[in-house]
Amino acid sequence: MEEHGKPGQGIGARVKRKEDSRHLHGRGQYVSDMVIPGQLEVAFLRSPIAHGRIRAIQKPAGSEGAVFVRADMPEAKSIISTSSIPSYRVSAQPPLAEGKVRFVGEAMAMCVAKTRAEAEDLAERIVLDIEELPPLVESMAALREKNVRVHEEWEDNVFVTLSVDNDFDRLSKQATVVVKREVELSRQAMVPMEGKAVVAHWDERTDQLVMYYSTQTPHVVRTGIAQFLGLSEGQVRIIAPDVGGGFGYKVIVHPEELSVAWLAWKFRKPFRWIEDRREHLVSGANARQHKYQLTGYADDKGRLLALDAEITIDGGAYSNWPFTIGLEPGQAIGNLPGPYDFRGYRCTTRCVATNKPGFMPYRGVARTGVCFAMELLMEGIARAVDRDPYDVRMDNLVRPEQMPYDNVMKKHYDSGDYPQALTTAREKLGIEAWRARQEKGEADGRKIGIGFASYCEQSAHGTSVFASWGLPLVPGFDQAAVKMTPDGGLEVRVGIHSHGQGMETTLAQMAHEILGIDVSRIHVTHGDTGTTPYSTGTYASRSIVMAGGATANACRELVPRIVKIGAHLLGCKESEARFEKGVGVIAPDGKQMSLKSICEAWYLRPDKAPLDVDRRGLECSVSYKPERDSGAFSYASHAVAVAVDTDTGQVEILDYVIVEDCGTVVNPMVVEGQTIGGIAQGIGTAMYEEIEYDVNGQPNASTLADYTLPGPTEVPHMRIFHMETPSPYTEFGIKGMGEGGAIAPPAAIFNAVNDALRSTGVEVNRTPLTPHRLLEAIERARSGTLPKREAA
Ligand code: MCN
Ligand code: SMO
Repeated sequence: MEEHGKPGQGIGARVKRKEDSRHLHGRGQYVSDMVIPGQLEVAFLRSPIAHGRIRAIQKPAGSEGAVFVRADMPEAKSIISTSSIPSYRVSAQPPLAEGKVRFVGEAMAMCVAKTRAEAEDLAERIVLDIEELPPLVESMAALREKNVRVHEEWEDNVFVTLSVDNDFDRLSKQATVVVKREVELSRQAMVPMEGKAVVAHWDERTDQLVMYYSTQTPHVVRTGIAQFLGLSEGQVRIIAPDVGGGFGYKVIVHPEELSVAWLAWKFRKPFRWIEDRREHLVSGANARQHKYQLTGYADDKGRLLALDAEITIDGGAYSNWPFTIGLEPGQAIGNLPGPYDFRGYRCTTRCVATNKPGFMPYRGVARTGVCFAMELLMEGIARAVDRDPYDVRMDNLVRPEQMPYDNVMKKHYDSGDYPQALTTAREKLGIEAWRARQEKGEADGRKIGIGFASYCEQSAHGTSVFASWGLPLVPGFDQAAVKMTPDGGLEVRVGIHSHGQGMETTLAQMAHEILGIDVSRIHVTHGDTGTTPYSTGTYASRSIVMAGGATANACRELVPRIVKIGAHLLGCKESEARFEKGVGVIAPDGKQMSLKSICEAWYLRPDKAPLDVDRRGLECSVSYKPERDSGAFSYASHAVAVAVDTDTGQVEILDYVIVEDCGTVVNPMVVEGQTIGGIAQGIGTAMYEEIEYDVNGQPNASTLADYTLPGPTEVPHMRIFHMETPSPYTEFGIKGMGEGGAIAPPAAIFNAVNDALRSTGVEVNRTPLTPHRLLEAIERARSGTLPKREAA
């Protein structure tokens, strides 16, 4: 890898992550490390069936005060997430099942005991009487079904329908080439290292419900818990300590968390619940499951003129709060056009209710699906016009001279050179050598394939975008509080949460950029509603743009205050003194006053230098939003070479190249780490991870033995190259990128495999590409009885 980075500790420097020392030495502090004297353990009894009417839940004899069902907790409201999308249907999710169960794993009863084992024993002694109802397992079937409904009060099983028609008829008629593709992504769990986790207790001293809570969004969760329990927000404090990965799973209020909050509020005792792996896989299989039917209308060079799409999203049983189930279809319809320039677009996206856990945002949100669909279509168009897919992509990508570019969905692409990223990826992969090797053939008989995928990623979007998705709680701005310490150090407090993104380092770099204080003396705290300014939290690759922008501006706000005190101490006029990063304040005669002396005088020795104490001390809290809130668009091209064994169905990734542009880079090492982690997850989506359901709606994977995750031997060495096109709208031109890596791998890998199999006529189109699935597709093509393209 060519090392990318600037010297020093500011923006662009490869500063080593401050947080790594505690993590690498096993000194991280997660929710399960929090121990409150007398805390009781909680276990949930979960529904063994996918769909049924609850007739009775019989508590074990002698379990009074230790087993709770929905009827025991009238004070807790059901989780209701409203939306301003007109077609949106509201689903009330009770903290514990009420009336019906709607998926295998839905919490039905809550048991408490001194140990988890005892609580689980109690759960096992509960007798359930459930009248089974026909389960709705498959989204297309659920879409057609009117008599059996996940939510009886609806007239069908459709959560949300979104449609758009932009000049489709006129432009599609001009096409000479029509290409159809069907693609599908399977249901996945997110599998963060740490699952959901809460320790809740009532702090008598502050008269607050205090929750240690594994969340990405402490302030939002506080609003939710307060609302659902009918408390004032001041009565709730959420502390997100170290969080072992979130990936979207932890941006919402989950029913179990609300149930445990209710226990602590009701009994004024500490309670703890830590989700185990089985609970996570069974009740948390909630991402990625999309189906696409695409028709591309192109000219005979493969220039796309119009796109027709039907997208069906398997939404599971419940909408979530606050992001709602409207987020996924909204992002799908909005982002499908991707980095391409075309003007005719007709799309209908339906999100369908089924008897599975409710859909949740997962790293990349709908963009992994839309990139997969669009990039497989691009490849199809190239085949139809018999051109190199690279050339067809180059002709269709938005060009740099078109920037800023408003696409067919009115998304405003702020800056970038998409074709350059693709060209560089192709070059760095070394296309000629791979083509030659492909031509020559492998000694072991495996087939070589080369695949590409390009995408752009809306990051750090604000009010107007979230409002358009109908959310009940609309994110907008962010804040940072900064405080000089008496010894000349700096404290930064932010309401976002860093759970692997390295923000304790990168926010310190932002502050260093303005004030020049050594990053080792900048202390970043986050994730505690009791000590940090309000923020809607960390998601949507927004934190470095939003909280970083706020941090930079808060530090700027300190500069004139530092100068004022410094000038006073130096005995010169404020207007004549100047601030110098890393030095302090300098008088016209060259005399200097260090930051440390200035802080010392202000805080500890005001007697020495009588200062004019007005509202401007050495601490402040500043809000920030980018000049335009339509988002900063990062983008990348991925290029992959694979070897496919058509006898065993094994795919080996031989080389993986990424050319990415996230605007001005704060820390290239962190960006590379984020990219690698995201790609590992994308490889999981592409090749390994799936929770399959049987006809009864039973998940066929419930342990990590049957839910296969890519490990170090499956994740290849990656070669990452950076481009830096600043955003015109954000502080320093930074764009977000935390999700990006997870977007393109399925598209790039499938295109590579299909390239390898081209001579056989096989085209695969459904994630994950397990050996079994690949062999089946090859077999079907060989037997010639079925269409060569694998049916969706
Ligand atoms: N960064 C940078 N320069 C840029 C852009 C980003 O140096 N131009 C750095 C930032 O300073 C930050 C990191 O990259 O340290 C990610 O920043 P950003 O893109 O703002 O994303 P967020 O911090 O908002 O993180 C959220 C994003 C999302 S939405 C998911 S999902 C995800 C992801 O981050 N979940 C993660 N990355 C994750 N990484 C880990 N380890 N764990 C998760 O749960
Ligand atoms: S799925 Mo990321 O938390 O936006």
